[in-house]
Amino acid sequence: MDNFPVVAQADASLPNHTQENIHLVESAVGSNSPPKEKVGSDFDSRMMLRCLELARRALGRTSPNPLVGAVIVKDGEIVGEGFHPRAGEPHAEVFALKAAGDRARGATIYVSLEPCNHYGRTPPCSEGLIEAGVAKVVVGMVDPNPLVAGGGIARLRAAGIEVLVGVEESACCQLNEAFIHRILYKRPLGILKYAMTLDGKIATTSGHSAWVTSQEARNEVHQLRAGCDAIIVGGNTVRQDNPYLTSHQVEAHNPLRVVMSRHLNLPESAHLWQTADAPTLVLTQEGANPDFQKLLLKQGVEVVELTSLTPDKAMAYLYERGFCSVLWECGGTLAASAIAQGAVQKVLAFIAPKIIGGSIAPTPVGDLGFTTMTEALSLERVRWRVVGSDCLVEGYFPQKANSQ
Ligand code: AOF
Ligand code: ZN
Repeated sequence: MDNFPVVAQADASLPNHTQENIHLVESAVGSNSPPKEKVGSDFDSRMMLRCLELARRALGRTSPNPLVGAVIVKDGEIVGEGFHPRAGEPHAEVFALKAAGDRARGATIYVSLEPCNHYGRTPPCSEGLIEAGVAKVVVGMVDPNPLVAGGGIARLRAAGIEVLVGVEESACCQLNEAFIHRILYKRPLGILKYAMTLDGKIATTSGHSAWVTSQEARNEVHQLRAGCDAIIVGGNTVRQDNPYLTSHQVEAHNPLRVVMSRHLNLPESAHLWQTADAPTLVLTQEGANPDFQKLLLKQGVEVVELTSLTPDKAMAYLYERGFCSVLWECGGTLAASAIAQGAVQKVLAFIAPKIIGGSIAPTPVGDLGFTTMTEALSLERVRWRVVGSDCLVEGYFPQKANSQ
């Protein structure tokens, strides 16, 4: 399995300074690097964590942009706060400056991502900060976006503003891991989530799966969905489980629900075809079942035909749509092919202390073509915690930056 493409390659066409940022960002997120020395004071850390709290208010709504929060402090007191609500709207700093008004002059601004220095959908925040007369800018992390990538920091310093970089850097990178992945690899971050019994089954032999895990674990999944741009399942999951795939919380973001189905041999009525609460997209192959396509369109379901329907093509399409994070909540067959094609970078496995048995009961990952244990894909940066009566194990497949 020498060529097994699970190791995503960073885009070799990125400019050099962005390749360097890959290492910077990876060393900030990864646990393989030694713990970094703390940057800034305890007060700086508190303010940066407040920025992250503010940033999370827009959870799931900012793609393709990052989650960003900003806090302005004058004489030890917060005089303005803001966060980036969604792409196309002003950046976090703009809201914080507006709230602070004249008090921004001579103040310190904390911002979880390097201020931008380019004309995108909005004007450069670096110029806004210079004009407002802030004395100091405290940055959580450098922006990996090649349009920014250190340019914002350089511009502020050139204007005589003191800039401190790297306060709570790993927490900042963690919050925006999907944005970072999107920028560096030109694909959304793929997260495979599954729930299995202690004997490794995701359903009984008859296919029944409600529920493997406790209510607490399911609540955690709803929270996870609220932070993602899309959830993908295959036709089998629609036929077997008839899921809703929503975040089940008032006012929380609902991701786009995506069904991958080659032949559209799907039920005429399904919870996923009810699109009042959350949108649904069916990805299929060119020319598949035109009558069923019409039926879906009538119910408000979007249908997109791809020339070949594979996990990688689906991810490429969702990247083009501006998505940062995609949650794979599919069965074992699709999960195996998503892993094999490098469409999964992160795994979240809920393990329930139950045994269901059954030698043909389905398992979370289908055949990967491995025959010896030495071929097993090992996760890194592994953490686990107890959620209700279940255990959540999470980790990442190793990723390599392309050094060309
Ligand atoms: C910040 N603060 O709140 C955000 C930043 O198209 P635009 O103008 O919205 O620019 C998008 C890029 O700007 C985005 O990819 C990221 O690099 C940066 N986003 N920067 O300082 C913010 N949202
Ligand atoms: Zn900006």
